[in-house]
Amino acid sequence: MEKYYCKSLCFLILMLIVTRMGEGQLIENFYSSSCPNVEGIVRQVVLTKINQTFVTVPATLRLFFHDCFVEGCDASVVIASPNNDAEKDAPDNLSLAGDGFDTVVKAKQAVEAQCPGIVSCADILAIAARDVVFLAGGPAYNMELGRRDGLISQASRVAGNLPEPTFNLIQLNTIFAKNNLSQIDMIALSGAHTLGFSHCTRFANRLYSFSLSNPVDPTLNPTYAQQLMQECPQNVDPQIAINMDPVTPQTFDNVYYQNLVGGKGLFSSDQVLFTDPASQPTVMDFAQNSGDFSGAFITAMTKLGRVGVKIGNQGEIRMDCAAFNS
Ligand code: HEM
Ligand SMILES: *[C@@H]1O[C@H](CO)[C@@H](O)[C@H](O)[C@H]1NC(C)=O
Ligand SMILES: *[C@@H]1O[C@H](CO)[C@@H](O)[C@H](O)[C@H]1NC(C)=O
Ligand SMILES: CC(=O)N[C@H]1CO[C@H](CO)[C@@H](O)[C@@H]1O
Repeated sequence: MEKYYCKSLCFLILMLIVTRMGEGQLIENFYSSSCPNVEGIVRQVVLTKINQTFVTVPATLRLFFHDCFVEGCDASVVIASPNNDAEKDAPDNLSLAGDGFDTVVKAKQAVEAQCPGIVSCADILAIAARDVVFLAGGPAYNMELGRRDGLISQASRVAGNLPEPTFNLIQLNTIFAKNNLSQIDMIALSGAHTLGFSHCTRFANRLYSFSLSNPVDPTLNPTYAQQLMQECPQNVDPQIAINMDPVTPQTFDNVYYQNLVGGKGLFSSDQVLFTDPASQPTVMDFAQNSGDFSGAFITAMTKLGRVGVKIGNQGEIRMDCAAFNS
């Protein structure tokens, strides 16, 4: 009787361990014995880089998002192709600022000098994305690690995997759900637009050609619409970019949600989070309680960091983040 009890109990425990191993793919402290100082090394490179240019902050955060949504978080977006047909060359990605790539390449070089061949570029990008948020005033949190670098990077595989600024709530939810992210995760991650720049071309339709009866999007705050028209006149140089958060553009805070409540969301995909009754309560909550936003953002970034990851002996540990090993 006792023996039988142990048999089934022990089996249960064993099954539990096996399932946990299958699921808990990434772990914090993955490099605690193989490269214990990796996070310190990356932090130093990020600090130096931000000191040179603030664009490092939004560029790195957005790069992580785009990496994860195409082929998973595997640094596929960092690959440079001589034929201009790698992931970074896709139309959706051409607007990725160079300072994000530069941060990953420099951090990798610094890490390689101390722990050659150990740390993936995918993990370095994940750590750097976590660090830029904190260094801009956002929450600190532990990043799960253990990602391997991908072996595929093709421009042709990007289309349809990234959200468009014209998306409505259902379209946003659908593309985030494909990546195991909930509506709350999607709203929290959109808070990244508290930082960084957008080219005028990405929202000009809301100012000049929204619809026949309403050339200006009626969900735009009229004063904000005036301001945007001044910054982005019709047919402005397509290289002109403006702050996405008109109030605190260099601080990672919940002002993004307060802006949405005031009709100051830059993209339709931002403003719809407030105008659609299905997402409005979450926006109100994040606008009023910065702690709720921080908690939801940490949860969502952790889940984003698990999307499509390669682990164990899948993929490779790239030597140069911009090139496959062979
Ligand atoms: C919800 C759907 C999203 C849409 C439709 C969207 C779209 C865009 C667009 C069109 C831009 C402007 C690009 C340019 O003109 O240069 C942009 C910038 C940016 N996005 Fe998003 N995005 C979304 C979600 C996210 C997420 C989840 C993150 C990160 C967690 C993110 C981080 C950023 C950052 C930081 C920038 C500024 C980049 C810079 O200044 O270099 N976005 N986004
Ligand atoms: C930041 O830059 C200034 C001058 O450009 C330099 O004096 C300072 O040492 C730098 N700090 C860091 C942490 O790199
Ligand atoms: C979503 O989660 C399921 C179940 O854990 C997993 O099999 C799938 O690979 C995940 N999808 C992505 C894109 O990570
Ligand atoms: C989706 C997107 O950002 N497309 C733009 C990418 O960059 C090229 C060249 O700068 C533009 O023509 C696309 O509109």
